[in-house]
Amino acid sequence: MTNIVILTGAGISAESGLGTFRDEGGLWAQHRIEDVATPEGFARNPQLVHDFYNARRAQAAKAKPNAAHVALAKLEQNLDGEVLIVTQNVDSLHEKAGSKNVLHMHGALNKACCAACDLRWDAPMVMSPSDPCAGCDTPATRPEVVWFGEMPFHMEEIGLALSKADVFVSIGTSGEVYPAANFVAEADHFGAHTIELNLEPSAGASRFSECRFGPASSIVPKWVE
Ligand code: BJW
Repeated sequence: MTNIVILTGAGISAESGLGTFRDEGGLWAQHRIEDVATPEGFARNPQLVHDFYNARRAQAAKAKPNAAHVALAKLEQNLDGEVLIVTQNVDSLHEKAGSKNVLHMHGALNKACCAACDLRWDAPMVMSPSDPCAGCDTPATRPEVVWFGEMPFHMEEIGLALSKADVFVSIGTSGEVYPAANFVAEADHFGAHTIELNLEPSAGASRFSECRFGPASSIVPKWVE
């Protein structure tokens, strides 16, 4: 029985046509983080933030999983052991590929929540600042995603999984955003073999026991074999 924890980031979905954040021409070259990915930005201009997420929701709805997502789903089906995918991505490409054991630590584009009462529901394709909450009627609905300064989801469950992992694999993430960037250190502390699969060395590459570089659609299926 092998326990594998896999952290994924925007790079795994790049070849499905979804832009990354920090690569050249990525989302943060086109939008100011302070405006679209902080609670303060949302309070200042909720329409701008909804426009940003409405556009990404429409794009993600059309995207198809690539060979990397498919390889991870097959790994979960065939492994004598457990595979947990902890994704920082808000798209649903792991689920579309067939993965079942997936935690969205930075939320999901297809979920909405109320900033006033915390009710959650399936997001419509287009959200607007005037949408009233179905529970408390306050027009404070927002995408259920994690912005800077907010606590990522499922942290307890992730911590427990990292403490039991035999292997920790990080795929397509720059290692610049915490707490995800620290998972390699946590897994290593508990004795896991740690592997980075990325287009190029990430900010934390030296912390891994093993690194393989190249596009996810080719290096992930090769690693799974
Ligand atoms: C390919 C490829 C191909 C390309 N194949 N690879 C100082 C020190 C430490 C922490 C902090 C600090 N100051 C502030 C903080 C905290 C802050 C933080 O980390 N800031 C840093 C910028 C320094 N973090 C937070 O605020 C977090 N909350 C928090 O810390 O709460 C307190 C807490 C305390 C204790 C325990 C736990 C918590 C919240 C972070 C929220 C991040 N939110 C976003 C937006 C989510 C919604 C949305 O999608 O819009 O999450 S920002 C954005 O970055 C998004 C991503 O999930 C995240 C990571 O990006 P990712 O996935 O790594 O993408 P890129 O673009 O950076 O990298 C892509 C990689 O793929 C590159 O390496 C490419 O080479 C590669 N690639 N094509 C393979 N084809």
